Amino acid sequence: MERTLVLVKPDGVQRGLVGAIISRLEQRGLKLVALKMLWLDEALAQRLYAIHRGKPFFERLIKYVTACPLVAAVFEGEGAVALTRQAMGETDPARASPGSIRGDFGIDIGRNLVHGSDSVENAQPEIDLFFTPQEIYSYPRDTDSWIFE
Ligand code: IDP
Ligand code: MG
Repeated sequence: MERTLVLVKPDGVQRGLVGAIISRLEQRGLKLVALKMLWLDEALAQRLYAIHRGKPFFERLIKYVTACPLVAAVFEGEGAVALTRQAMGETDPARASPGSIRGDFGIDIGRNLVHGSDSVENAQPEIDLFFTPQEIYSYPRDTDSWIFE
């Protein structure tokens, strides 16, 4: 089953939006299989965002995501990666659709509240940065037959 990494970034924690953001994905029908709060250190932040090294916003991005604890989650479900990206909205909240997390809660691209893996290939390595296999739960969910025909 497809899994994706979701981070409620430090602005989401500071603004008291952890519940609202996680809730959007739960309500959609994705299954929560792992959850923790942690304070990213610079090394982990740099690994997560290695692809952006050298870009003009890189140093600010690292400072942003290490500024205070964040909340990390793994969601599971058919198409979990794309569904989560859709629920997040565009990277720049100013351009994100209303109804999306960034479109409803954000304004500035440097404070866009949430991270979600951008592809199925990238999801598992990103999950591995944050969770051990023991921290991710496989469990039957009784509502599944009311979410999937
Ligand atoms: P994504 O989070 O939607 O996948 P990416 O392009 O992968 O977006 O960028 C990673 C993160 O880097 C963004 O979520 C945002 O926090 C930050 N970022 C991207 N572009 C900019 C920018 O132009 N200015 C400031 N921060 C940026
Ligand atoms: Mg990205």
